[in-house]
Amino acid sequence: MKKIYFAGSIRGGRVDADLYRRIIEYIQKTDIVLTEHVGSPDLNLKEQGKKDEEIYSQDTAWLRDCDLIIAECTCPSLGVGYELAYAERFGKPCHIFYDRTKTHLSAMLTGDPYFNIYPYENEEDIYNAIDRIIR
Ligand code: 6IA
Repeated sequence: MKKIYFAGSIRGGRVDADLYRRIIEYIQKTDIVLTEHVGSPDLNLKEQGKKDEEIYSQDTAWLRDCDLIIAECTCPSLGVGYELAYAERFGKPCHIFYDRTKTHLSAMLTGDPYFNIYPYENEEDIYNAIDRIIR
């Protein structure tokens, strides 16, 4: 079982929270998702209890410990961008998804040959790519 760090927008906006939850559930059929909370629908309520310093130190520890990162980047998030750069620094494989009918990804991601980037049109494309990445 691989340990997967799933990254998705939190303070950057929760419009795609349901999609994150479906992707997380798909990965969990066979592997471990360290960051299940990213897909939680009531995350805003829960978030109030946790200090930002604790969030940063837990997430960076998970990034150093994981086998690979899967990021959904349709909704722009400073935190996800930071996590991807952090993961690159530690040589963790990074797989970045975005809906190409909705957005153009930052040149700081598309211009970096380190990243594996998957522009998709249908949600099904994501699951097919995940099968190839982890199975
Ligand atoms: O800048 P953003 O907030 O959009 O950054 C989102 C990214 O940062 C996600 O991929 C997460 O891994 C990480 N992140 C941001 N906020 C949290 C958080 N808040 N908990 C864990 N990771 C976070 C508290 C929620 C909780 C107690 C359920």
